[in-house]
Amino acid sequence: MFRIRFRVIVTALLLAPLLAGCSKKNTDDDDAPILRRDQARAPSAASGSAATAAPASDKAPAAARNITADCVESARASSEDRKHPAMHAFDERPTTAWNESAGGDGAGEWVEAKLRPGTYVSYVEVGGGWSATSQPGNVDLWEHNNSFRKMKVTWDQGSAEVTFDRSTDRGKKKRVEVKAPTTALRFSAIEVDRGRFNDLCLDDVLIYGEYDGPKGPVDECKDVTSTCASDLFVQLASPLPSAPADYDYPHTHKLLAGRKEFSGTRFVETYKNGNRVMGAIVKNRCYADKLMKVHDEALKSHPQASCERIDVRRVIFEIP
Ligand SMILES: [Ca+2]
Repeated sequence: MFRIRFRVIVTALLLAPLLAGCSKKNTDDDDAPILRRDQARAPSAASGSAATAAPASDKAPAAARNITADCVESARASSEDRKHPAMHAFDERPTTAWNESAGGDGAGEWVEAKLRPGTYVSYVEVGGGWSATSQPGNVDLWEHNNSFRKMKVTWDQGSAEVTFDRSTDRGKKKRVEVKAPTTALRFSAIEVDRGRFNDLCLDDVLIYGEYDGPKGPVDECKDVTSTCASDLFVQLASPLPSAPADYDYPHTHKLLAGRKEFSGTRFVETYKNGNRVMGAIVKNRCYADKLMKVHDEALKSHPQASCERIDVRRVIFEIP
C-alpha cells in the first residue's frame, strides 16, 4: 500500500512554552473532558487593534484604507522564534505576535513586511509590543515581554522614529506618516524596555494607503503537484468517546475561520483503526505542512499527514 506519513517533531520546548518570551500560556484543561487535542486560546479583548488606533488625521488621503491584508506579500525578521514568526506582526490578529530570538533584549532587532508592487502607503499604525492577555491563562503578555521604547520605521525613501512609554502606551497604536509608493516597511528596535522575560515582541502593524492589485495572501501551494495517489489527510484531533456525535470542534473552527490560504479545505470526521478522528483533506503536501504548522502552533495538536483513502463520515465545515 502506498502510504506516506509525516510526523511533526515534538520537542521538549513545546511542553514548556512559558519559559520562552512571547509564549502564550496554554492551560490544557480548558475542555479536556471533551477533547484533548483541540485546545484553543480565545482572542483577547485587551489588545491593540484598529479600534484603538490613533485618531484619524486630516493629512491622510481620502482614499487611504487599511490595506494590510492585501498588500503584504511576505515578512521576514533579523531573528524570529519558530512559534512567533515575522508574519505575526502583520496578520491583524492581536493574539499573535512576532518574537525576536536573538540573545539580549532585542535592541537592534527588526521585523519587515515586503509589500506587493503598486502599494502606496499613506501611513502605518504600530504599537510598542504585545498588548494582549492570553485566554485561557490570563497571562499579561505586555508585562511578560519586552517592548519598544524607541522604534525606527524605515521605508523605501525615508524613515521616522516613534517612541513608546511602557507605563502608559499599552494597547496604543501610534501613527507614522509615510506618503510614498513603498515596497518594504521595516520596524527596528533602537531602544527597548524590559519585561519579565527578555524578549521583544510586536503584535500588529496596520498599513493604510491604496492598493488595487490581487487580494488576499499569496498562495505558494497552488501549483504544487500532489504526491498522493489517494487522499492526503491531515489528522488534527481525536475526540474522546464522550464527545457528542455532532461535536463541531469550535477551537479548530475559530482558529481557521477566515484563513483564506486554506480556502476550499474540508474538515471531516472519519475512523482510523476503529478510532474516531477529525482532520482535513488537502490538495498537496504544501497545504498539509502549512495547516499542520498553524494548527500545532496554536493548539499543540501534534498533527500527522498521510496518504490514504478517507471514508468521510461527516463534514464538519469547509473554509469558503
Ligand atoms: Ca498579530
